[in-house]
Amino acid sequence: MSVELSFREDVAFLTLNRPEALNALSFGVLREISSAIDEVKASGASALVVSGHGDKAFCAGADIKELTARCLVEQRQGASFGQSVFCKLDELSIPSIAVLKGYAFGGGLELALACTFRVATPSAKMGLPEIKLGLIPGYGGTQRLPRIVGPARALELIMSGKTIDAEEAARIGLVSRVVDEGDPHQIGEAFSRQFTGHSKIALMLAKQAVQRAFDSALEEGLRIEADLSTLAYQTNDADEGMRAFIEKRKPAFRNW
Ligand code: CO8
Repeated sequence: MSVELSFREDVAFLTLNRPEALNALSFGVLREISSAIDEVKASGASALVVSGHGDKAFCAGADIKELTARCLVEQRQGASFGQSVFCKLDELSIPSIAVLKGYAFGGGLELALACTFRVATPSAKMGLPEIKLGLIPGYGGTQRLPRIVGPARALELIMSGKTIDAEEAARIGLVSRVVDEGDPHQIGEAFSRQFTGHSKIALMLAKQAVQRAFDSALEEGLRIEADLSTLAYQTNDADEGMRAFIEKRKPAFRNW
């Protein structure tokens, strides 16, 4: 298996484990990621940490050796499949955190862009080098990167194919923060603990509301926010949260 799924308490860890190819995304690896996400969904985990095995790479991108000599139909199906796997990740109701250590290139960076958050260690090197191969990103990079860093910065990265380091990535908002080198699972779990005590329903609705901000005009987005915040208000967790505040105690959310 090139993808490992493990759990510690309520946090799930998806680890790419194909070090001989710098964790490159073959179609087999993409299928394994897809199954792992299904398992995470079914597990009731509160957060997902995505990382790469070894110090050298989070993921060096799509498997270039597998991409050569494909007919157009195969290529189109491959792009759609990769996109669908990353959409499944993006649409998870729980927060997902990509821990970037070493190289995160091409499809590897696109995998990280489909996570809710990205955290980098000082060794991280990121980029969308597809242009140097005569290609353009095909697993969501042209759509998610501009939503995260803005169109000009996204186009600079996509059209130059250049590599940026962790500090630059933090400066442009591509990663939330740079942390000391260490075990990616521990780094991701520590980051996830900002969220995991909260109501999972409220987390899901918050994520949905913010995601919709990018697909809607302001007026429509505000209507969605009013609907989703009303939905949150109707949950038992909201009742418990407000009651706990008044009773000066910690809320005990039960996710319904
Ligand atoms: N695919 C397949 N194998 C890879 C990849 C990759 N993306 N990256 C590295 N490898 C392999 C190397 O071939 C090498 O294998 P071997 O020892 O058998 O020759 C091994 O991993 C180690 O790599 P290097 O010897 O190159 O290690 P270096 O430390 O010298 O260099 C780099 C590391 C800089 C990361 C270098 O390997 C590199 O540039 N890799 C390619 C990065 C890249 O261009 N990624 C983008 C790929 S395209 C993409 O992701 C999206 C395409 C659109 C998708 C549409 C789909 C249908």
